Amino acid sequence: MRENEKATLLTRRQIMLASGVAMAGAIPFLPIARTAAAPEVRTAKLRLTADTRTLAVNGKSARVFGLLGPNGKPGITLSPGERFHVDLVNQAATSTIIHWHGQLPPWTQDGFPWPQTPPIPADDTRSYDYAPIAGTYWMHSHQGMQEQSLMTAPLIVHSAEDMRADRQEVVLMLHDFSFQTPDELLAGLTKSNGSQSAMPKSGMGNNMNMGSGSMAAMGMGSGMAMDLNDIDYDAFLANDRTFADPEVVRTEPGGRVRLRLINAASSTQFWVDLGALSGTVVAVDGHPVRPVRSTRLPLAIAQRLDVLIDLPGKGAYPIFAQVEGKRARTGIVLAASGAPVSRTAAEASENSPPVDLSFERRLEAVTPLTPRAPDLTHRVILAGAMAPYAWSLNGEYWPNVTPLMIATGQRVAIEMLNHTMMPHPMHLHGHAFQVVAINGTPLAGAVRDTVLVPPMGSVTVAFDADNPGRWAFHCHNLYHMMTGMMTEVRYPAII
Ligand SMILES: [Cu+2]
Repeated sequence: MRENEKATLLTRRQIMLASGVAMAGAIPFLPIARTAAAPEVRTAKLRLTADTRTLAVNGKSARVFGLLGPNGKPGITLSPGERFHVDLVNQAATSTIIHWHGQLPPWTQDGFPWPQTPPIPADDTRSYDYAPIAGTYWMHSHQGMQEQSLMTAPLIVHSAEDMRADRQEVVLMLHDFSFQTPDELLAGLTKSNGSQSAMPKSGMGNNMNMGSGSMAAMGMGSGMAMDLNDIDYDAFLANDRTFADPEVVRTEPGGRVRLRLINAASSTQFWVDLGALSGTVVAVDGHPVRPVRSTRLPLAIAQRLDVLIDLPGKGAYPIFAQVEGKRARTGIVLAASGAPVSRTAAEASENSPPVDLSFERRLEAVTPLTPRAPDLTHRVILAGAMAPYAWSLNGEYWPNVTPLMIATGQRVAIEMLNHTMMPHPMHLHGHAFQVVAINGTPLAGAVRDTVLVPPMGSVTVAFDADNPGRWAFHCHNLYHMMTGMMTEVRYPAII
């Protein structure tokens, strides 16, 4: 097992260095006022490069994209108070546009290919400058299917509280990976089953009928078949590595970790299993929630979780991310310095259940919406099927859609009704919403930017319309989005 102690391990000392704070040996952590006072940090323009790279997966090499930040590492990490002031340099040899997932910039900086904000041509540069919100975010291409080819990276915005907490930061970004091109994967879905029954062809997706007792016991007991995992991937990656050769993150003395989990997969949902550890979830999609202790955490596509973990001893602890409905898993290892790391089985002993909303129901925003009845409720029907493979919102297929109109100052609710046998992780750009009902039952849930709508279920979210523009609203399963499952949330008088 190879060790890589540096890949995504951001110690407090590195945070200090990144913040321009001088450091001499093991000096105590400086108060935040000193850090925030560094003026060069606040005004520095950062360079982010969209590029191509070669990645070794299962002993074979693959050509993929990458997004490298100013320090040559994936993505961008910002200090408290620092602006997102970035030159995005496109060296990917093809046009691209990068979306700052979950951030709330002006709409022209959202990184979506609207006519007003076209993709960045190869060898061109585009500048961004907005005040970011703190938390665990990520960035990904919104051009074609580049996201499947790993045009993704973490976007971490530290808060003053993060700095005071003085926890070791560990980022774990998940991917699904295929040696086939995204076009081939999509063609396999759309061409193979147009005239067949609802069962996908062998090898493409696993139609997970609920035959096993454990599945039937998961509460889906309608006897209907549930579709999971449209695509049969070659590998699942955690920080670009498979579980056969995982990243080993050496923990600092004391073993106090803030684990930032990002599901950057294009079409895969995971159960994160902390193994022998237990954790406290303190934020979802970057937004603080009242602490919830758990060891098994569902992570839908595009969602994030911040988990505080205190290592109980000086051992080595694998963090698993198991694909829903499968035995396949990936992950990393947290290990005290010097602790031996033994090999862990690359597959779990049992299939995991489907990702569901049992955890979502336990979440409660630290900063909820102010109580107020919605001025406007948009009802959106999620429709589609595996055969023919096409997915829609309100019967419309992107780009031929009728925008959902909202206006500044309104409290807006969106009620999503899933009329399909697939789960759909629904994401709204430019706004953070609160989950306010599940299957018609009200709750004061989490504030977040992506929520799972399970098969035949419904979820209602609410938000305050405070960011005028044109905003994409879509399923974050890339293949659902590509076959139509996207619409626009739009304010009036936007040209
Ligand atoms: Cu979907």
